[in-house]
Amino acid sequence: MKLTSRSVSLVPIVATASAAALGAVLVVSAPASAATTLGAAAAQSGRYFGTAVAAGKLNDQTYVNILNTEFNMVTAENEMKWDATEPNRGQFTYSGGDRVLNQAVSNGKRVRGHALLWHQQEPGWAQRMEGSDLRQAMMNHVTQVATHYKGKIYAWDVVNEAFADGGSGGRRDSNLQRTGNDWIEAAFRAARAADPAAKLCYNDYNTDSINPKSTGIYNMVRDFKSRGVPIDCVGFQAHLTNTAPSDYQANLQRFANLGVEVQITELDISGSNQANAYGAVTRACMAVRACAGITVWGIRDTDSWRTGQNPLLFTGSGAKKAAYNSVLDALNAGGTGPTTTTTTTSNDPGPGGCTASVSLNQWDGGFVATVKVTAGSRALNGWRVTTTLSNGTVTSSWSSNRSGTSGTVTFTNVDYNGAVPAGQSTEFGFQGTGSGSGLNPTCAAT
Ligand code: G2I
Repeated sequence: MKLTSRSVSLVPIVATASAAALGAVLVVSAPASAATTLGAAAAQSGRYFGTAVAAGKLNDQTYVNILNTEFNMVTAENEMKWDATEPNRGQFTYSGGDRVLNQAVSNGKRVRGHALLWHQQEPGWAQRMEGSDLRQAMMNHVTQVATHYKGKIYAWDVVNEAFADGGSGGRRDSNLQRTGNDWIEAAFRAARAADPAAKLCYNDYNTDSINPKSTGIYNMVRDFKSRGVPIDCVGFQAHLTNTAPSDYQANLQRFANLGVEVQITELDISGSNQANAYGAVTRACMAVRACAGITVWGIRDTDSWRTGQNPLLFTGSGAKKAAYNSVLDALNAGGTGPTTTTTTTSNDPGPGGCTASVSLNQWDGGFVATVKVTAGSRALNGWRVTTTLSNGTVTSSWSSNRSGTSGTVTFTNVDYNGAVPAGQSTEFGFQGTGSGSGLNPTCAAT
């Protein structure tokens, strides 16, 4: 973010290059030394670094020392789930959740709420319900729990793991889903009404690359955004083995381009390449401006739900692992993110016309372009944007129909974003390999 908060090694290089380019002498004040804890390192770029906490471990001194030193965000591992908070219908118990929350808050940490509705860890009484009776109980649960924690939660996982694995890209079957496809948006609306200050997230796993499941969620978020359903963030659990997918960053970025925050919510990585993979995930978050922070799913290897896999940052005795150092270095390397440039070109800007501007997010070997189409002084019924892609190839696009992958690439509106009121805008995007530079978009009304 600021020169003074970047790692020591980067600053002289930047200063030398700029001085040479300007032909002038620049005096750069000595940078602050790199942060020495995960939370402080993440905070340099306005991000958080969190962990899942189990209430039952809060009298383990080693555990609490690491928690208090290293982390500035906390998620209750189980204590705010439905079975824990409403063991009998209409009878709420918050002792475990409050314990985790109070320990965090009294040590200056923020709290992610997890999770209001999930098909697992439903209390027995809810497991036996269906239909409108269940729907009523679900919404009451959301309202009651979000109201109890009102004003104290940074972000809620409102709905957890509602999409199916595999290639369908559709919803997972559950008694929650069988109450009607609109259960997710109903839950988000109820949560917003109960606690307007909390960010509201959808959270899931196996969403770490661009795949049918993540695309199904992507389409839901895009639909929610277009209809004003209150969703602020998407959680990527990131239970990984040995590596981060090569399109990890691109996948986060495409969600960010929908206008939601992205959060890595339950990170743990097993395998011999663990340290590298932790570094890659952290760098991906740092390179996506809308990536608000990272939470690991437990502190020491012995605290992990993945028994025997040692997927966390500290050993069972509380020593820092190589993976810890990779994460800390990546956080300290700075959070300025990729180069983002915005260029505006217009075509036919008079009545009935439109302008297009592109915001380009570039990283090594790839880019995401977000194109804004703005109507002139008359409303649009449809639009066409023409770009020149001489430095790259489109691999995917969204919120538009596309013709071509390189050279002249043309995008037209889809059914839900062709109508743009006078002076208003709509956005679409595409992603590709190469630099994406020089797109020079022009817009025409159709
Ligand atoms: O399954 C891993 C995570 C996947 N995403 C959602 C998370 O909420 C989930 O966390 C895990 C907890 O880490 C486990 O601790 O969720 C499990 C439940 O599905 C938790 O396990 C449960 C055990 O199944 C119970 O037998 C036990 O009573 O933990 C409970 C409390 O220790």
